[in-house]
Amino acid sequence: MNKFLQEVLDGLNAQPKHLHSKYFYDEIGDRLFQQIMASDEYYPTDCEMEIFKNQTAQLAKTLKNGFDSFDLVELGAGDATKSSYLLKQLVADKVDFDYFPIDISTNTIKHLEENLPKEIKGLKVCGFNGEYFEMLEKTRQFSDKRKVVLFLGSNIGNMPVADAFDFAKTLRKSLSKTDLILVGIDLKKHPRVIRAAYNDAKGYTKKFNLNLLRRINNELEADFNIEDFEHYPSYDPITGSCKSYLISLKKQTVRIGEADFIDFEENEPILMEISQKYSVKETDEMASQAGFKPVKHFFDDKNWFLDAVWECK
Ligand code: AVI
Repeated sequence: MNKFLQEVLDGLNAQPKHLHSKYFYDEIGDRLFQQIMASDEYYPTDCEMEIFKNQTAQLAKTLKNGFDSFDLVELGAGDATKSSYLLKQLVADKVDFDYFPIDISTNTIKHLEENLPKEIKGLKVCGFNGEYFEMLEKTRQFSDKRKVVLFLGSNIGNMPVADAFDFAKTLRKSLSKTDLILVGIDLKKHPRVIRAAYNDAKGYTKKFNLNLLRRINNELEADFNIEDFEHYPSYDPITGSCKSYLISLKKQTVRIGEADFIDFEENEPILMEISQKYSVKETDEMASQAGFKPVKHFFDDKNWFLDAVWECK
């Protein structure tokens, strides 16, 4: 059985029902995510972009940390819009470094390898296509230089808190003493701002969530009636847990493939995504528990987003 089908069935047969947000990103999902990022309400991208635009020299100096050369590894590089500010600065500073973007998408890696060196003269790009930790290990076999790892965009927020702590621990174990990481984390703030970011007026986030049901219909031969599910975003300002659900609007049975049937009660939720928000203190705790030492905090002007630099202890 393919992994997508297996995970969908496991999630929908579980109690409470859930689906994995990593499956949001098919071609339509990618486009909707671009529209979300460009929406008035979704602030994290703009905040992190502001940090990379306005504090580039300071970022470059902190990551260099007195060393002459290193490899800059980016986990989930995407289109590298934010990191390209840093790349330009490092090239202008004549730092001896290569850029190793890691991404699950072959197209993304191909695009970066072809276009970035044209855009940034003198930049050497060597992409790695696959899972983060496997590829990180490959970069270490490929080059024994010190590693500076970027993990931007609050992607860490899409893991439940316990998984994020485990992820940080695994990351620490894959690194050596002089390595550094720069991790982008969305911070706790007024709940109204967070709720709006996951409930934009133009309905891109709603479509983004419902698109996964459409994807399951198309790729797994299911018969979800999209109109029978409603997007419901929630935010708990105490735990910092921002969750998106799809609510079944009636009692119904959905077929997946030829032989699997999922029963829904009226008003039964499917948990679609977690976008965890942290306090600065909580991120420092995550760093320490994982074996890192938080050495520098970069904030945007509103203090809504944090790019934290963690040294290996
Ligand atoms: C990719 N990730 C950090 C986004 C977030 O904010 O959790 C995905 C997203 N989901 C809805 N809007 C944006």
